[in-house]
Amino acid sequence: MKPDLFQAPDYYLLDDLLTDEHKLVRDSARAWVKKEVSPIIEEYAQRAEFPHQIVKGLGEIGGFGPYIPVEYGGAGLDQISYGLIMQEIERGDSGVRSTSSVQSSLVMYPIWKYGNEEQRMKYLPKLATGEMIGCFGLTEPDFGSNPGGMVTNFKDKGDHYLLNGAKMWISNAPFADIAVVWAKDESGRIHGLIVERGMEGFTTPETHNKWSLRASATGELIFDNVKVPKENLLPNKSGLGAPLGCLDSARYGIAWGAIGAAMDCYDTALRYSKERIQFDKPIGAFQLQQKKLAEMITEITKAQLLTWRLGVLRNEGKATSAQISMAKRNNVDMALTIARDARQMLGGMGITGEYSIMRHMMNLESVVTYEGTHDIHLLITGMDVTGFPAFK
Ligand code: TGC
Ligand code: FAD
Repeated sequence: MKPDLFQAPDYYLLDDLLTDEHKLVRDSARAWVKKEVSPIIEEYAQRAEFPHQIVKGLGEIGGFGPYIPVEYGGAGLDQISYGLIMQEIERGDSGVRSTSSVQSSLVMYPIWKYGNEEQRMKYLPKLATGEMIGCFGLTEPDFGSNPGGMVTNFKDKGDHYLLNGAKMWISNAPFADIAVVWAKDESGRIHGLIVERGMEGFTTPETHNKWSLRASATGELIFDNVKVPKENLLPNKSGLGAPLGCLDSARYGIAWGAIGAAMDCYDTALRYSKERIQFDKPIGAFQLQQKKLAEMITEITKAQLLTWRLGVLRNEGKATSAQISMAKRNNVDMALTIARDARQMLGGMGITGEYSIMRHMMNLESVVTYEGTHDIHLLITGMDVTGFPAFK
């Protein structure tokens, strides 16, 4: 793969909106990605293998629980710093950002928000350093966009719960030490349970043959009469709103992450357009290529403004779930369009692993589907503005 010469576009001088702390956090994540992710990621993606050696570094740059309070091992940062870290990590690879998103927003967040003090102290510090890795089990083979229909369930057996069912498409599942699993009790109410690797009847087979997120491990979670200790139930929130609350935090991070992937594609295409000569001119001198680049930087700039404002609203506790849906949908679609155009600008070279674009493009095909599909987010916006839910 080519050396990482990335230069971040900042067309509207958005750095002026950031504090010194934001820039410090962003720049150290950026430097870490250049040093530790860029040189190895193509090879790992080609081999469809997760690079375990980066886990410790991810913890050190605040990639695990950036906004979790320091007393639980988190970095205690604000929502804009969290977004900027996601942007930089996904600039390297969406699969690495997946590991970070899942650990931060789908494992640490529910333990912090819905767990008790013993659960927080037991798990959060180890998750923050990467000593322990978690995964999040919501999706089932027959319930993806409609998680409320889940059939995974647990029964109260007096001194423990008995868990049965299966989850599918679970990021980090093949090597996770713990899983935050959403399951129905005997009355049909959804609760979160912490299931630990090694519990009898709990297995995590890996999902193979993916053309997307190849450097992220995906798998199933299978529960065959798993005895879960009662102290592993998250006591402070139940109902579908509990997992959906975690998704708000992860979707917000993805809205920023997608900008990182888009920036990398744009920067690569811009550089290539100045170097590649056809018909005795750099291809960047042709109007059709300039149209692509001009549209890319316009869309990146709009997405940056959207997420910055959303970050301010989240810092103030004012962001709604529907606002987060709009940003996730818009920014991932924006990144996917830019990746496809950038790939064309590189001609045949665009399909090779010499450049990061094709990998970003394939990764984004998952990002546009997970954490709520493109169409589901459109329906969330539709419901928000009309008041009519059109899901059913
Ligand atoms: P609905 O009746 O609308 O809502 C049920 C309850 O949930 C509340 N709620 C929310 N709470 C917090 N945050 C949100 N975003 C919320 N959205 C809804 C709602 O107020 C209600 O509460 P209550 O107290 O009245 O019961 O639910 P519905 O069944 O009609 O579904 C709505 C819909 C379709 C929007 C929802 O199911 C949905 O978002 N579906 C998409 C599923 C999804 O995003 N799955 C993601 C799985 S995890 C994943 O993909 C990880 S990838 C990680 C990586 O690798 O990066
Ligand atoms: P479906 O829900 O079957 O949707 C199929 C199509 O129908 C989509 O285009 C959808 O938009 C459309 N559709 C569905 N309902 C409606 C409707 N009401 N109106 C109009 N159109 C509709 N899940 C987890 O729980 N944890 C994870 O860690 C996780 N990681 C993932 C990693 C990867 C690589 C992938 C691909 C998925 C992951 N997921 C995870 C699952 C992901 O969240 C689901 O794939 C996603 O929510 C969509 O569900 P589905 O694949 O079952 O598609």
